[in-house]
Amino acid sequence: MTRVITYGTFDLFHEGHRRLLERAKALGDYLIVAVTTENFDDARGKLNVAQSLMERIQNVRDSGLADEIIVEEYEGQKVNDIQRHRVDIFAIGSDWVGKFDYLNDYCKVVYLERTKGVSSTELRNAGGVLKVGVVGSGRIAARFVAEARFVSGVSIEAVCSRSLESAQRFAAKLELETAVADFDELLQSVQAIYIASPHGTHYDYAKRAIKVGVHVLCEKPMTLTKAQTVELFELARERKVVLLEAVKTAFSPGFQRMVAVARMGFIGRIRSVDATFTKLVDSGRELQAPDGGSISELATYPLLAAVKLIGTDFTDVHTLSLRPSAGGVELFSRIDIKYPHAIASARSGIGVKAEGDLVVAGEHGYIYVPAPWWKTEYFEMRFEDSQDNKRYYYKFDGDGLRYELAEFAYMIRNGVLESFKLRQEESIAMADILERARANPEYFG
Ligand code: C2G
Repeated sequence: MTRVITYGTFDLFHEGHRRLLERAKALGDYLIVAVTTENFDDARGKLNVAQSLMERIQNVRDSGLADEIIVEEYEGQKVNDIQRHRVDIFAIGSDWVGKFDYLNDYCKVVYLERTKGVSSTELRNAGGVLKVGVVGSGRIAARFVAEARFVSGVSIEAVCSRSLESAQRFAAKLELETAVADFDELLQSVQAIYIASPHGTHYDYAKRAIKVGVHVLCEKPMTLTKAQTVELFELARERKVVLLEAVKTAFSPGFQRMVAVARMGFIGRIRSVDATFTKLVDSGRELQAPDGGSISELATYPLLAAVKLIGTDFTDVHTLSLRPSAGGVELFSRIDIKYPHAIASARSGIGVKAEGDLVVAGEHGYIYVPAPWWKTEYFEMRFEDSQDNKRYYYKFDGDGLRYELAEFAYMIRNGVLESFKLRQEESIAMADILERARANPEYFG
């Protein structure tokens, strides 16, 4: 008798799950299905699981395909299960290719091709899975698709790129069902889109999507002007669709906690925020005018720190920019933002490397977040007397894109049009500062 085992969350059970179980069962005579616990999913960075363990076990039982159901509770359990249950074959979807090769020491490992798209409506829960399309086929879009596998209840179904060939290449590599070059065609096949195309194209894509009732998660900066950002939010409110700027840091647990701690009063009134983000770039669209440069490319992160920690009621913006060649883009900038009772300094660089840390200074003490502060895993609250210092540790899973997608999917599912993690007013303030900074810098170099 050949014994097969497979693992999964099996949340909002859909066609992809059913087909996986069918093929796993066909590999042998006896199928054991391990369903993950909430704790295990949390530990491995899986977000937005909608159903309880009991409901997910029931999903698997209802499929009629499992001969035995067990639960997966901890890292490293698979090896024990394989030995204890005398398993011959470990089967899992192709989104995990390579990841479980180490189990070959204990049994045969089989990767089964995952189901592209889960749009079947016959299934009880298929309506619960959010269908998302990706606009753009660059690096960030690819990372987003990989991260989306850690967000339950979301299925990335399609990609749209100006070049059909690159869309097709992207879809084949990332196992997506549909590749198109026509944006309107994309809008017809999904409920929501993630825009990761060049900055200058965001506004038009977002507007067209909102107009036909498609929810939009848009890479930062959402637009390059305040007016366009305001217009998009107004339109989204009117059409009752979710529009969210994809500033991953804003949605990560560590950053949110840091903001809460800073605003709770332990360090006293916040008087100054200094935030830096630099990333060296040798070639590409970041170095091309008019939309390139360190501000449009990276300043959103330090500006997020300013608006989340001090607020949106700034009174003045002054910018110093390094521009070695007159026709080129600026390579390093410091945006100084004045508030009635505080100041912020946002540094960004694509041609200068600096320490990427964050300091929030208050009247009683300060918060120090070491680089890379935008992937907040650790921060310290420091005081004059170092015995009072306090350290905080958090988890930041993957490259963080899963957090923005999790928030976006949560908002759509629950009909929430604004997130307190990144309010519309905050996105508008960031667009406003960015526009002012780019319009009127004092150049050096
Ligand atoms: N699956 C699939 N096609 C889809 C979606 C999922 O074939 N469109 C497969 C997955 O590859 C996996 C199984 O269905 O083999 C269960 O998927 P999930 O519930 O998303 O669980 P997952 O996060 O893949 O857990 O220890 C847990 C395991 O590592 C896998």
